[in-house]
Amino acid sequence: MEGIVLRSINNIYSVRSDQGDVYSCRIKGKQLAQAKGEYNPIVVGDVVDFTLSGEGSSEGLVTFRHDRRSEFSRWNDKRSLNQTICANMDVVVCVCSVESPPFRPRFIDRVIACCKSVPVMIVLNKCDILLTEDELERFELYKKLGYQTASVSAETGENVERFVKMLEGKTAAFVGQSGVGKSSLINRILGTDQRVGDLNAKYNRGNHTTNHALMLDGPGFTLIDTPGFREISVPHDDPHLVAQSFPEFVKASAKCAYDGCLHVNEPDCEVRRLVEKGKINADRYESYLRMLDTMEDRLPVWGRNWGRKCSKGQQ
Ligand SMILES: Nc1nc2c(ncn2[C@@H]2O[C@H](COP(=O)(O)OP(=O)(O)OP(=O)(O)O)[C@@H](O)[C@H]2O)c(=O)[nH]1
Ligand SMILES: [Mg+2]
Ligand SMILES: [Zn+2]
Repeated sequence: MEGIVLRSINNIYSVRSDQGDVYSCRIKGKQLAQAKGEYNPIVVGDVVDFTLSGEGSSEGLVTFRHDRRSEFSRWNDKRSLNQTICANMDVVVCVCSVESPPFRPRFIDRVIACCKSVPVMIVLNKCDILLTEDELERFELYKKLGYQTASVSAETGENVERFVKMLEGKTAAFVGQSGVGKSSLINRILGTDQRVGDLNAKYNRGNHTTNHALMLDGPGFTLIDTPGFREISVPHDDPHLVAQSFPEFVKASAKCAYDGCLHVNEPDCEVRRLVEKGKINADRYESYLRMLDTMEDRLPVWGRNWGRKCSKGQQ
């Protein structure tokens, strides 16, 4: 049978068959052939083949994971492996908040870089509180760069209906820092009663309330709630993929002297020129360089040959 993974907790997967029945499944054997060297073999949104443990049983064994058409993954520092959070969604909704936790645009830039083959929508929650003018400008930049954006409040319901219209017909994964209000927003949209967190008063941030990803059906769309992070690092080892997640860099790079220019220290670089002229946002550029820094930190010193650290090392 074929099915879609709705939830995964402690290596037990809730899989919904084409007929709409939900089975509790484990993986057959120790590993899936398709998932060697990955942090987690199966994630919410995966399409899998499974067999029933017995006739009429509500339990089964997953035998095969189908190819994914999109993914959201991050680097898991503890295990030094890429960790996929969810798969096969049509859009990633990067939820950020005005306060508690504060608005962190560089976190958003990282979320965008963690998306593979899927568009990103940027949703500012807690709009019942105001951003500073500088923050607002940085948020509005995303719209200018071509991203769909929305400014909503899960608490008051402001703009939520308009936002939901943007999700019609789609499977949307909500990702973002802990405490930004992903579960609160989903509760507001679906009328569900998922646990939402108290804020950690000492640190003014979320407390990791949601501890596993979960797929929930709405009227004409599907939502995936995911556990929030405090920090996020990009999953790839290819810096060019990071550069590709900055549309303004991609556009400018046609005029860089070097093919495959990483816009760090190459001569005659259009991106750096535009940053100096103020035509590319300097904070976005710094955000990009920091992503390269964290990727370089994972490499042995002799393997660093493209970022800031490498150029410092040569001086
Ligand atoms: N002022 C205000 N507070 C909100 C809003 N939405 C959520 N909150 C509060 O933010 C806190 C965290 O909300 P959650 O929904 O648990 O956040 P989350 O993103 O799901 O957090 P994790 O599950 O840890 O990733 C709760 O105390 C909510 O009451 C909002 O629109 N305005
Ligand atoms: Mg949550
Ligand atoms: Zn360049």
